[in-house]
Amino acid sequence: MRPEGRRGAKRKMRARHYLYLLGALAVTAALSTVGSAVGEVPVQSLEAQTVNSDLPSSSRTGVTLRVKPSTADDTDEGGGTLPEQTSNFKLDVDSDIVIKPDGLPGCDADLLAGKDLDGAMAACGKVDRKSWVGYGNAHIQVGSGTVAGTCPPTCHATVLAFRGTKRNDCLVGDTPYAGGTKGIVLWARANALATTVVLCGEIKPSPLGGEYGTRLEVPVDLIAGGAGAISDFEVFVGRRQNGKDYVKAKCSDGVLDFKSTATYYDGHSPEVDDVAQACT
Ligand SMILES: [Ca+2]
Repeated sequence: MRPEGRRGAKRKMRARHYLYLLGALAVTAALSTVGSAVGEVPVQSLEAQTVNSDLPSSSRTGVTLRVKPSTADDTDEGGGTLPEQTSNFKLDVDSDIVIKPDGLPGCDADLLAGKDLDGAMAACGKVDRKSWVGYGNAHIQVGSGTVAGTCPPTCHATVLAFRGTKRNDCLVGDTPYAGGTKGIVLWARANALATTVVLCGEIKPSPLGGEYGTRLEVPVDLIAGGAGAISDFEVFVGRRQNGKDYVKAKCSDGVLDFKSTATYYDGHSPEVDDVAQACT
C-alpha cells in the first residue's frame, strides 16, 4: 500500500467535507419530506456562501459573500398567485465572517428613491460617494399582470448594495439603526415596472451566539403597495473599495454556517433555513 502523504490527507479531508455537505443535503431533503408529509411546504429557501471557500484558518481575508433567499408561493403551485410577502428577513452568518460597515463612505437611502441604475450609481457609487459594496439581481412577481408596461408575472430587477450611513435617514422599519450602528442599503430596480425598491438593513451582533457572529436584518415593505412580491433576491456583497474589504472571512473549523429567518405579512410563523458551507 502506498503511504498516504499530505496530498492523500488533503483529499481525505475534502472527501470528509463533501460527505458533510451531502449529509447536510440529506438532512435538508429529509426535513422537506417530513414537512410535505404534514402538508407544510417550505416557503423560504436560502442559498448562501463565500464565493471562494479556500480560506486561511487564522487571519481573515477579503471575500465576496453570495446570498440568495427565495420565497415560494405556498398556496398554489404557480398559477399567477403571489409568493408569500416577506415582512422581515434575518441572516445570521458564521462568526468566521465579518461584515465591516466602517471605513467607507455611507449612502443616504433617500438619495436612491425612484432612481434608475445610472441615477443610483451617480448618487452613491462614484467618486466621493464610493459606498457601492455589491450587486445582484432579483425577481418581482406581480400577481395579476395588469400593471401598466409590465412583464407578468415575473419581472427581472437589478440589485445594488451600498454601505449605509449611521444617521437616522435610513430606518429599520420605523426605527433608526440602534445605537448608531451602521447598515446596508439594498436598491432594486425593475425597469419594466418602473419600480425602485430601497431596503435598509442593519448589521449587528447575532443574538444566536454559538456558530453565529453577525446578523443582517432587513425589514421589507410591501412591494408596489402589496400588488407585488419578491420571489428571489440574489446579492454578491464584498467589493473591495479604497483598499478596504467590506466582507472578510477565515475558515477555523471547516464549516461556514448561515441561517435565515423570514416572517411574512400574512402572519406566517417565522420560517428558518440553514446552510452549512464546507471550507478549507
Ligand atoms: Ca464555523
